[in-house]
Amino acid sequence: MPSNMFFLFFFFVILASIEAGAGISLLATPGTLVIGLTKTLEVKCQTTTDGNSSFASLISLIVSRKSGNSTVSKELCTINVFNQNGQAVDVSDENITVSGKIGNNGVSYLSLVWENPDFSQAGEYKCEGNGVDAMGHPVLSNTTTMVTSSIADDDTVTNHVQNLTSKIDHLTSLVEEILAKQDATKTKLEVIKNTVFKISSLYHGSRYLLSPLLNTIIDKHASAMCQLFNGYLAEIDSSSEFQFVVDFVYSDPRYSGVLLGATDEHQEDVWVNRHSQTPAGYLHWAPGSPKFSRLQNCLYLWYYGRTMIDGMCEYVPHDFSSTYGYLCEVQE
Ligand SMILES: [Ca+2]
Repeated sequence: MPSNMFFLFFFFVILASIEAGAGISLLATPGTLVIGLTKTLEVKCQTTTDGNSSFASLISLIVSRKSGNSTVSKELCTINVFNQNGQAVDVSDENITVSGKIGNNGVSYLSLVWENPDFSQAGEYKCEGNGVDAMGHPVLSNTTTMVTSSIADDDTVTNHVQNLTSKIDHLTSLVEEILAKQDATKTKLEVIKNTVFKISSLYHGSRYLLSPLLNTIIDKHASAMCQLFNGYLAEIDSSSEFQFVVDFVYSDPRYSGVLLGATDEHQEDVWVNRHSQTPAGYLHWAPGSPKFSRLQNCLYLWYYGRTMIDGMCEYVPHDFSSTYGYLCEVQE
């Protein structure tokens, strides 16, 4: 090998080792913009301080661009340890979404994203990293990448339209399939609702669903069942609503107590509708109620005198009688 060639070879080996040791990368996705068809461009600069780069500690990352034939770089975005919370700063007049972090215990990055990029986003991008090495010496490292642009030719546009058309066809059949499944689920729920519950006529936009007779009441189960049918445990807001509800429920004399939606579990004797989080609008207590007990925090309709009582939110009658139920309210 002639001596000058040996020198050239040695020189390139040195250059490569410096570049690899710096460990800073800059990636543009995509590398070529097809104007009008490319939806987003991301330029991401990344480096580490975990021993795989010459940075022991990173101070800043700066991304700039030289557009077209320009010899001048335009600074687009920076991130440094002195910004509040190390946040990325957009210093350009372009509409860029920026994100990044300086992570001195691992990966640091600075990402720039453009929506619907145009010719002005093409050019040579440069990322510059500033920091110190393990001995405290300053380290400056940079790398570049090119973003080119092109105008779509007829074939590209035709292919693009064909791809879009087949995607639309696929999505349309998917939507039809989902709608059909949704209809089938609605039908099944409607069958279950009509089989399980006794359903009231419409009262001021609400319909009431009375559960079957039960020998156990668990408020959370009852509430979940009401939600399944787009409702909630009934909230009685007025004396006329109360009248409508007791007429509906006690047309079947087998019911004794029927769980409603108000509770005083958070503060004794302050009754709040658990779904609407509003004060209970109407209370009509039975003689001896409420009992001001921390164990009786759920509101029930009560058959005796067509009134209300405070009862346990999880209740099993001592005689295991099936005379209890719950009432859902569904707005239409
Ligand atoms: Ca109570």
